[in-house]
Amino acid sequence: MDKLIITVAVTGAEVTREQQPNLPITPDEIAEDVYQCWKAGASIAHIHARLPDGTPTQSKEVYAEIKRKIREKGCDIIIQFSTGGAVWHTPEERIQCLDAEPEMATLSAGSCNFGDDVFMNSPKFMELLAQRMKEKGIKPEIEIFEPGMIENALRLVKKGLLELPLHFDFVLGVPGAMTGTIDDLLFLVRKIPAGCTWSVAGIGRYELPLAVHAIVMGGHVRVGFEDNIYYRKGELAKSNAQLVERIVRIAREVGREIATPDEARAILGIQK
Ligand code: KMH
Ligand code: ZN
Repeated sequence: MDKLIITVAVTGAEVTREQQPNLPITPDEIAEDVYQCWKAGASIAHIHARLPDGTPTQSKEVYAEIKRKIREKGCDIIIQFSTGGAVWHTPEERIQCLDAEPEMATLSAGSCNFGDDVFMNSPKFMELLAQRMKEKGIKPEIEIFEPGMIENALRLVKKGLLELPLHFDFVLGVPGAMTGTIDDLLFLVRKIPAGCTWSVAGIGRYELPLAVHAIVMGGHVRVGFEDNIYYRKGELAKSNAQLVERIVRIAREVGREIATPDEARAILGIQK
């Protein structure tokens, strides 16, 4: 079994300071939070940018600043930017973050309901994202919110816009999309082509049980305030690093070693 890649999704686009007082918002806060998570064992940072008042932004300048501040700390974590942004961002805004040259970026492989909103990813936009990432040598992480999205991604492979093996992230438990039961996870894992890698991001109460299963199944794990703000029911997490530390402890207890960023690069086929 490969070593475990832990992704930390530190901020997201939806969570507020009112909900989670320790949410990192500014580039300085995000960089410091990522640094702490890296020291705790995270090897990928999934990043959304925010304006100082907390509003989500896809500004390439803000993304570039976050990247620079992370690297200034001597932190070699894999930097993954979100092309998902917030549901109200336009496709033109969303794609901009690729100009800040992350090593990885997300590519959501279809549209779905998202709480009271709709998360729109038209076939044209998915093709544009895949094409741009291919040109720039950015490794896509294929975000799967519903089973049909796997087929959408494989269609992009047939068109030559994505290359196997893909790295999938199953985002499970979004209200309006697929639930996050263990059956759901098993079903999705069986559907992806052999040789592909996968991680799971369980939303809210789904985060921990899905992570535990991924650890023993040979998958990878995403945790962080974007997906879940609690340590346990009724108790807010103190930090993103606290959520990473728990995954590290559980993985080590069951004999799964933790991948460093360079080991994660090798597993995912990313050239530094
Ligand atoms: N904020 C969601 C609407 C991604 O990062 O690529 C989309 C999202 C997915 O978070
Ligand atoms: Zn995200």
